[in-house]
Amino acid sequence: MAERNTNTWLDTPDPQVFIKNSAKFNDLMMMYRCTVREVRTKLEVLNDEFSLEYKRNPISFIKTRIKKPESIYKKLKKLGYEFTAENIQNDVAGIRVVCAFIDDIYTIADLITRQDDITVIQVKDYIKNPKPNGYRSYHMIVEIPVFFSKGKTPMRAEIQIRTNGMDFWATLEHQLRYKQNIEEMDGYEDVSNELLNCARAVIDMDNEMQRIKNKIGQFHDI
Ligand code: 0O2
Repeated sequence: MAERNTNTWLDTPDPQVFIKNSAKFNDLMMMYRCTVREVRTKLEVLNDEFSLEYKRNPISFIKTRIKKPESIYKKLKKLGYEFTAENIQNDVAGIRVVCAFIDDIYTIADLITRQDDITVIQVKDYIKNPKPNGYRSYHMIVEIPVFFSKGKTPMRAEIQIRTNGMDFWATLEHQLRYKQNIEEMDGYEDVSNELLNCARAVIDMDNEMQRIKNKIGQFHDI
């Protein structure tokens, strides 16, 4: 059996450079982990308050992720950008907020926007303007101050807000297609159309659920 080579990743011309760079990178990732935690707390506070005030939770669940170095690098390479702290700032910290109804998405987005320590850098509304493949979600790039021992640092995160239906579709589509070179496979067009049909079914369901919610009206105290 071949032995696993443990030396390759240490084979750098200057070990000091390797140590310094990895320490800097780890430090940056720690800062993004803290950013994600801050944003998550803000969302949980809103959800808690909502559940008392309106007797329901607009947020079904929250998922967070720090993008892996390899994925960060691949994306920058695809876009032709250099690997710099500035170029990765919108992409590392990700918070996904999955809501019950379409109007909850806009309520959460509005409540986030109104917090005066948050600066909204960019909004992409793929619900009003779905991607041609059927992808829907509300994306925000936000900047918030995070307080570290060395001082206050403005940090960015991407918040994706979507319904359970949109999340169900996007998660499966991501596994089936997104980022894989399946464009070259035979029958790719059929697969694309089938996924688009599934996206349309989800739109119909989301709209129907919203309609029923509007019909029922306010959620009252029991
Ligand atoms: P991952 O693995 O989820 O982190 P831009 O060039 O800035 O306009 P960018 O940066 O891709 O384009 O921004 P966009 O379009 O707002 O997409 C950001 C994220 O949304 C993606 O992150 C995905 O998470 C999600 N997303 C966008 N389009 C699709 C899609 O067609 N299908 C699915 N399933 N998800 C999508 P990453 O970093 O690309 O990937």
